[in-house]
Amino acid sequence: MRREDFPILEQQVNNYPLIYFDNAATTQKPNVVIQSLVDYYSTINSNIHRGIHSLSMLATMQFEEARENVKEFINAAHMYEIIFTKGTTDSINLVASSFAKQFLCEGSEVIITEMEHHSNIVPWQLACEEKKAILKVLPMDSHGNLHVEKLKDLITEKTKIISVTHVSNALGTINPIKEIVEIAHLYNIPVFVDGAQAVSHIPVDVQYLDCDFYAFSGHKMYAPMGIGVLYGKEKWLEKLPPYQGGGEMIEKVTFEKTTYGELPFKFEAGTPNVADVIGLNSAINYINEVGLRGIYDYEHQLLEYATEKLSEIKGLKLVGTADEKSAIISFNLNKIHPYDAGFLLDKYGIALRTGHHCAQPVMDRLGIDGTLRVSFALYNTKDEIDKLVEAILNVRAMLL
Ligand code: 7TS
Repeated sequence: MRREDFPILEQQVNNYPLIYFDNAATTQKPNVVIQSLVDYYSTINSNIHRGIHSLSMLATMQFEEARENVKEFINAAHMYEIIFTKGTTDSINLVASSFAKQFLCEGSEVIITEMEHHSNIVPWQLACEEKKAILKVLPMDSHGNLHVEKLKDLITEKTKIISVTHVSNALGTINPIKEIVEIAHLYNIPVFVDGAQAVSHIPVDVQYLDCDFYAFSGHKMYAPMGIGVLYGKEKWLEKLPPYQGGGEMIEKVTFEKTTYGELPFKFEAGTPNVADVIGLNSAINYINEVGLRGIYDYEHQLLEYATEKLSEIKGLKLVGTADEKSAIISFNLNKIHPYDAGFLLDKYGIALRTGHHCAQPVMDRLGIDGTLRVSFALYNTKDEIDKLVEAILNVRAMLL
């Protein structure tokens, strides 16, 4: 699908055509996104919001157009519920820190799940440590399905927030966010969703999901690195104190007292990453043009094809066989260490991920050190999967 749009894929790595299967770590960038950065820096680069000159106004307009586009992309109710951050990690830290200041106290409880990326564990741990709150964990089964039926048992009157990943980066599980939100809202508990692995693979509608916060990174959706999004419902964002202080986020500053700007500026201190916001806008236009439903269907075909082909390899064990899966396949090959296999696969020009994928508790739960992980994007092909299978057979023969 649209392979020709991605210049990086034309190259050879180690004398083989590059096969890029590390899309859960970061996706490649299409020409339109690269060009939008060149255009920005060549024609309108300037600081935004406070300028009266033409370039500043043009940059401000494009920046705010991007916000509108993000709003449409995830179907948020209001533009001011979209906050630009550095990425998912930054978005989670923002909410964990501000939420803790306002709502956590000694004995409060925060619920996360057993399949979170470290980014959705550590900020909550820090918040809990500071406030002497308790972090509770919703378990999963050995296939990678969350035990959602146990959520009600974990919730108490002290539970303040639930934070859960939409799609597991280590296992590919798509979690039933709507169901989790429905349960949480029975008790008036807000739900934060880590959407890092979801937004460029499945259509996301935050109003349909009814989640209270939703975070994602541009670089995992064909946009530049260093830009991300935090969506928050107005009623929650209004209640949270600012995360960082500085320019842009104020209404009036005196030495005695500062009043803060309106949403979303309250949470956007300092000069924002204008160029990459414009790059993100361009990536969203690109995804819309290709069509997310079509991307989902295509990647799902790749997932099914690869799952079938990899399962045929003797000694290959799939890790993560949940009922609902996105385009991520983790596996181990006999007793071969993932690093050794990954190192050799790179010699065939195949880029995939090895290790714990920043989800060590998942590995602990499954009693393994790590996995090899293949993750798809819209430009991958069945032919690349065939080449992967062939290379795995060669690697296995070398190492066993
Ligand atoms: N949440 C999930 C579910 C992720 O997969 C990642 C990154 C993050 C949060 C953090 O995103 P960042 O953009 O702020 O770094 N996941 C991966 C991965 O699977 N391999 O490399 C990075």
